[in-house]
Amino acid sequence: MKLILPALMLAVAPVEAVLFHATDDITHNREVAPGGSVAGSGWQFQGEFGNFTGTMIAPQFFITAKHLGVPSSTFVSTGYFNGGSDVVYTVDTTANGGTGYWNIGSTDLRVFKINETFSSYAPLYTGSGEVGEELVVMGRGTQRGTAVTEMEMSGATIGWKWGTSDHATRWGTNEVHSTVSAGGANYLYSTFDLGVGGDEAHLSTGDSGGAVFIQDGGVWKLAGINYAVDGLWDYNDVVDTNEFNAALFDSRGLYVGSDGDGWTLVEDEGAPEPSGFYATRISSYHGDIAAITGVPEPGIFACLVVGLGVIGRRRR
Ligand SMILES: [Ca+2]
Ligand SMILES: [Ca+2]
Ligand SMILES: [Ca+2]
Repeated sequence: MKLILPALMLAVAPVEAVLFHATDDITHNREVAPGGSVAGSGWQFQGEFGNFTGTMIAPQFFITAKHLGVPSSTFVSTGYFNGGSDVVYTVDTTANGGTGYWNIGSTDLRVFKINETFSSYAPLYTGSGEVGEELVVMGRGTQRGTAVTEMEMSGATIGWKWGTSDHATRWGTNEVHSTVSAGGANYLYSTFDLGVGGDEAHLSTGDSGGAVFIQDGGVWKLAGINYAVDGLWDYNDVVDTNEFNAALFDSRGLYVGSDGDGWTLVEDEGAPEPSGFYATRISSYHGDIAAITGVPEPGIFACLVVGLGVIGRRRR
């Protein structure tokens, strides 16, 4: 873990498009459902919320990132998400006593209610086995920008700056590297690694509020909501205007931090030091979410089933 980019806490610079190590093709995984081994991995539960996305989690509720504020009065299940035509839902601004949404403790999670009813919604990941699991991540961040090169004579590419914001939704894959606690909230952390597949993805401004899904017993479940990335980056630790945002698969030799909080050199310890992204860990907060949406948790459901069984035997 390096630093969580504070700028991503602002509505003006949240995490945007999923960008890839393997390609700068802006049409890659753009507004098309994941297929093959990652088919059905949560894309169908996404909706456009202003320039961002949210995930349907109950008949009348969706979840996204708090730091986006209230980006729209509608939540749109677009044709490219649902495989049909656009369906527009309206946000219930009277929800939660007129607040219009629910925040989850000190996390970046925010739950909204709609006036209508979704036809389907995503199950939440409630286990504790995220680390090491493959994930599918989706969001509306930037295109891949210009190459970042190392300071050595070779000038080899070590990653890319954030490119043009096109607000197109893309999906990519990664793996949960570790869990992180920071600022009173829990996150899933994933790194941008070299040579692990053509869909290995990092995030940039605009991806905030997008979803991370992992598989649990053959079912893809919502495991995270995109929050932030490592950064800022610079070639020096001098206060100037040269710092930048980037998706880096090897940050050795660069400084990470900010002029305000100081800079830390990423040391060379003999292996690549990829940068990564943080998604708020749903499994830490599923109880708080269920208390808002009223969707029974798996544990509670299991208890009810056991209870019914006992009653049945007594009747016999
Ligand atoms: Ca990775
Ligand atoms: Ca500097
Ligand atoms: Ca500066």
